[in-house]
Amino acid sequence: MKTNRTFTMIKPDAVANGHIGAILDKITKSGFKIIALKYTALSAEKAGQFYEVHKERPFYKALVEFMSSGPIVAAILEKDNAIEDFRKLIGATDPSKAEEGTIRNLFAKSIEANAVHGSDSDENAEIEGNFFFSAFEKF
Ligand code: YYY
Ligand code: MG
Repeated sequence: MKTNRTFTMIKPDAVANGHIGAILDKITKSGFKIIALKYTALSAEKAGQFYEVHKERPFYKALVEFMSSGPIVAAILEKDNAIEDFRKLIGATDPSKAEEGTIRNLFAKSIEANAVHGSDSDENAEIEGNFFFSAFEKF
């Protein structure tokens, strides 16, 4: 398993607000290489599957609705220490607690509509990347 990769989504709020370019620019300027990239959308069923670990949480239903409310951008990123460095770059889940200059601090409005996803482990990065991309789509 690759330990230098992470998976991200630019969520429906950030896409709708026109932040795709600025977010990708920030990601690549922070030293992440794009391995795979896709403009797509999640059905409610697919969003439910993606966030299955949160199934029992009170916010699950709203999260699934939000994540299937519009197009997203999915990407696999590569960098040394990718998981930790990317979590640092996006900032806290709640944008009001995200450090200044982080992607969520700059582009997110609420804890639900928080602009970006970032994998929390090598294992989940692999699973989440494979959820969106086949072997022929990774470079
Ligand atoms: O990994 P991260 O996205 O920072 O947070 P998680 O705890 O994994 O939650 C996933 C997703 O769920 C979060 O990005 C927004 C949403 N959410 C929510 O709407 N309300 C919460 N109290 C916690 C999380
Ligand atoms: Mg998470």
